[in-house]
Amino acid sequence: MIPTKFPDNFLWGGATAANQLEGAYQTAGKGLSIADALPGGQDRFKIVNQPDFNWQIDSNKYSYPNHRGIDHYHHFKEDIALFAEMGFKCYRFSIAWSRIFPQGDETSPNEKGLQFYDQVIAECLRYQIEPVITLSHYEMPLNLVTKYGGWKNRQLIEFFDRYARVVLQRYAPQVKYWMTFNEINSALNIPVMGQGLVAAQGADAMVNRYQAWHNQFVAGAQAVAYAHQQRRDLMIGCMLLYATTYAYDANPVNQLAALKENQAMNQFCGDVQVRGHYPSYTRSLMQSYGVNYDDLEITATDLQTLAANPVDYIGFSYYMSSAINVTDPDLAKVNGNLVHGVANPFLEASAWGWQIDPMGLRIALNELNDRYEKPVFVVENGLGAVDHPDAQHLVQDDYRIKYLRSHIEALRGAISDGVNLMGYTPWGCIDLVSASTGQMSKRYGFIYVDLDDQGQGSGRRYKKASFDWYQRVIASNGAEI
Ligand code: BGP
Repeated sequence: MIPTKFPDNFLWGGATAANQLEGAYQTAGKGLSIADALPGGQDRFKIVNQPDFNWQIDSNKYSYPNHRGIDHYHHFKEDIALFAEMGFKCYRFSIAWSRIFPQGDETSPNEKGLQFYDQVIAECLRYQIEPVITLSHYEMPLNLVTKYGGWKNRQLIEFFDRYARVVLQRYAPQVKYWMTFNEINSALNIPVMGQGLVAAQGADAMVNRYQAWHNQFVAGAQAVAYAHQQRRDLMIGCMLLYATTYAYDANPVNQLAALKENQAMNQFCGDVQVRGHYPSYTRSLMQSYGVNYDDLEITATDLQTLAANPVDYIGFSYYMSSAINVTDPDLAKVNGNLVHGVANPFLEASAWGWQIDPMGLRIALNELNDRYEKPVFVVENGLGAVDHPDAQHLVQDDYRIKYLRSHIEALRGAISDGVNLMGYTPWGCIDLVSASTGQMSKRYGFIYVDLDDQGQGSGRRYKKASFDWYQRVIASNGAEI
C-alpha cells in the first residue's frame, strides 16, 4: 500500500538564520560577522566582487537592516510563542559563530553568547519544539576573513572545530538535529557569504573556492565525528541549495550541459559529504573551472576523515528549478541569483525572477533520496514577496499560501514515491532580512514584522492569513492544505 499521508513524527516547522533576524550585532560580546559588514541592497554581491573591495563598517550605510534584524535577540520569547501557536514540531535556526567566538581565533568561548542560545533552546523545549541547529549560516567572524582570508585558509578548520565542539558539547544533550554549513554549494556562484571570499572574478577565484570547500568538508566531517561522540542518536546533516536542473530540450548537447551543471551545482558538495569521498567526475569538473585537483592541499588524513564521517541526512533548500540551454544564445537568462539557467516556458516566476516549480521539488526529493539512500529534510522553501498590510496590519497573502500548498502537495507526492522525508521547515517563518538583497521588503513569513527597508516601523509582529492556514496544515498533519 503506497502511503499518501505524512508520517506521524513528521517535523513540521519553520526556518531562520541568526544574522537575518537576531540584530543586537554587538551585544553581550558578539564580534562583527561577515553579514554585519556586507553592503545592503540589490547590488551587494556585485559590490563585493570588485577587485578593490574593502570591508568596512559604515554605520550610516550599512547599519540597517542586518545590524538590527527584527531584534529577535530581545523578542525570541514572543516569536517562539507564535511558532508554538502555529503548532511547530521543530524550529530550524542557526547559532551565530561570532557570538560564541567573537574574533573566531580565541581559545575560549564567550559565555554570554552561549547564554543567549541556552535561553532560545529552553524556550523551544518548553513548547516541545525540537530545535534544528545550523552551525554556520552565512555568518562567520569577520576577523577570520580580514586576517586569515576566509575558508581558503586551512587554519579555519581548527577554529571551526573549536566552535563546533563548544556548542555540540553544550547542546547535544537537548538538541538531536543539527546541520553543518548552510547551502555550502552556493559558493559556486556567490562565495562571499559561505566562504568569506571576495573579488570572485580574480585569477585564483575558482582554486580558492575548491580549496575552501575542501577545508569546509574536513571541518564538517570533524563536527560529525564529535557530534556522534556526544550523543549516539544525534543526527547531523549537510545543507545544500538544490535547484532541480533540466535540459531545456531533448538536444543531447543541452542534456550533457544540464548533466554537467547538475554535477557542479547540486551534486559535488553532497557527494563528498554524504558518500565520504570525492566523486569520479571531480578532476574533470575542476578542470572545467581551470582548477587542477593536484594543486589543492588535500592530505591522506583529510580523506580518511571524510570517509569515516559522512552526514546522517541531507538537508536542502528548494525555491526554484533551473533550465539549461547552451545551443541558443538568444534565450533569456533568469535572474535566479544563486542559480544559473534560462527561462523555462512551462513555469511562472516570482517578482525576483525565481522560477516557481513545485513538481521540481518532488523530482529533487526523488533524486536525493535515490542517490544517497539517506533521509532527506526540506529545511527551506518559500515565496519571497512584497506584502501589503491593510489598516489593521492584516496581510492577505493568498499568493504565499498558493505557493506553499503546491509544494506541500509535492512533498506528499514524494512520500508516495517512497522518499524517506523527515520534515519541512519553510524559510523565514517570521519576516526577516533577505540574504540576497539585505532588505526587509522581500518577505517570506507567516508573521508580518512592521519594519521597512530604512528601518522605520514599530517592529511589532502581526499574524498573516498564512499563519492560520499553516496552523491547520500542521494540526491535520498535512491532510488539510
Ligand atoms: C537561501 C538562504 C537563506 C535565505 C533564503 C531566501 O539562499 O539560505 O538565508 O535568505 O535563501 O533568499 P533571499 O533572502 O535572498 O530571498
